[in-house]
Amino acid sequence: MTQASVAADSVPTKELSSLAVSDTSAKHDEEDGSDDEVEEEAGEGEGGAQKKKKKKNRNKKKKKTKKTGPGAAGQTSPPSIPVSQLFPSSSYREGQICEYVDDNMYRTTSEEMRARDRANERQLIDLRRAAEVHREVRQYAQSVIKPGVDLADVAEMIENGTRALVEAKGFEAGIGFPTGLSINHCAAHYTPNSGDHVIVQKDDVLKVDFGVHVNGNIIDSAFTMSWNDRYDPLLNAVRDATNTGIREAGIDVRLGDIGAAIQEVMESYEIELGGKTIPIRPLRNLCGHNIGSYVIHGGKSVPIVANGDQTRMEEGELFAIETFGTTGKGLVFEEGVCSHYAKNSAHAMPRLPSAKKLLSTIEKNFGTLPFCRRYIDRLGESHYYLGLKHLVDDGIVTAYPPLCDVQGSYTAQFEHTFILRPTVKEVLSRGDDY
Ligand code: HZT
Ligand code: MN
Ligand code: MN
Repeated sequence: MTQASVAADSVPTKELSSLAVSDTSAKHDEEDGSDDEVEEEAGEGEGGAQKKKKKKNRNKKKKKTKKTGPGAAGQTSPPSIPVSQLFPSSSYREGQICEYVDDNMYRTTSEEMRARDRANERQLIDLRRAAEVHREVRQYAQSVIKPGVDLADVAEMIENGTRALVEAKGFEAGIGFPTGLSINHCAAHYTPNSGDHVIVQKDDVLKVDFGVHVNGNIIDSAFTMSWNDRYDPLLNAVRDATNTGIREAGIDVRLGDIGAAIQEVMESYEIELGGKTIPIRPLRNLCGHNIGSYVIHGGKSVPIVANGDQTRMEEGELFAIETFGTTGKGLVFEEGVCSHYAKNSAHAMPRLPSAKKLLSTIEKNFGTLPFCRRYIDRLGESHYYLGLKHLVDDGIVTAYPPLCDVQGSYTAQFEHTFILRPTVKEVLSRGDDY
């Protein structure tokens, strides 16, 4: 990581609030959901010029409601209002709709496919609700994350925002997996453990990767932030590569062909750093994946290089396409202290009492969803590390350590979750930001 420094004071809420910006969703061009507007709503009954503006805004909002729902317009800063209150009667916004092409063109209008589509309506509503939470939480995150913030505070903000907006409750809704906050040469799976305080620096490249689930339907989406425009070619390469992968994806498409398309686009970029021109490479041992019910990786991997994989995508599958670009070697290895873990679905029973107790805590609180050490700490558990190590050594729990390229390199990531509906491909996590 960049720099482990003493705890910075958390950024004052007042300052953060003033930075919150407009609505999120790309294709749903609504008005800004600014703080002013929220306050205006609350200030009903007051007179004067204020009132005039309020009335105008309210009418505008109402009008939009018909088409796409009230949207994030009524959200507070920091986010606190459940999206179920902003979108009554499960009227959540659709993601980006992509019609199938070539041999699958017929699907969009096929009556048979429409019937199959309707059979999965409940899942789609849950996924759209989770995606709305993701967009609203990340919009706030993008406004507060900047040089000087402590990653521990960022993680807490994203996770508390997610819990509030999704109305976290047992296994019905909550955090999908730990908030990844990986910096520079680290590409994935870093989140602060308790007591870790890493301050974001102005020349850092930060990946923000977080998940939201409703009834086990997980939205997995990530973006990269930087505050020095010298990294723009890196971020542009990876955003372009991810969108290429999403565009290429479809029912019956070979995973290896998606990897080839991603690689070609990624490698068409280069970046100048320290007076040297450096090729941008995909991190070839990282990949996207399908997502199962309460299972973040469902067994299929979406490569980000041409690896010849002939496995095909299938109707109904949910996928996270994530691509990573680097100025380094193009390979990640495990580095540093582990924070991320997940219980395996089939496993033995430990005999060591400390491992047994921890396993029961994991089963009760996370099931097969990934968790991090901070999530165990907040349950009031302590002195659990030996038990955790035992579970990992026994193959009951998998450890996911930080994944990093060589020191001094910079890595970027963009990720979206989409579903291959019988009729159309829906990019659930698409927003107006990425
Ligand atoms: C593992 C542990 C987590 C899945 C991808 C990923 C973040 O690299 C097959 C393909 C959260 C997620 C995961 F806590 N991983 N997406 N977002 N990380 S993965 C993987 O382990 S397994 C990719
Ligand atoms: Mn992710
Ligand atoms: Mn993923």
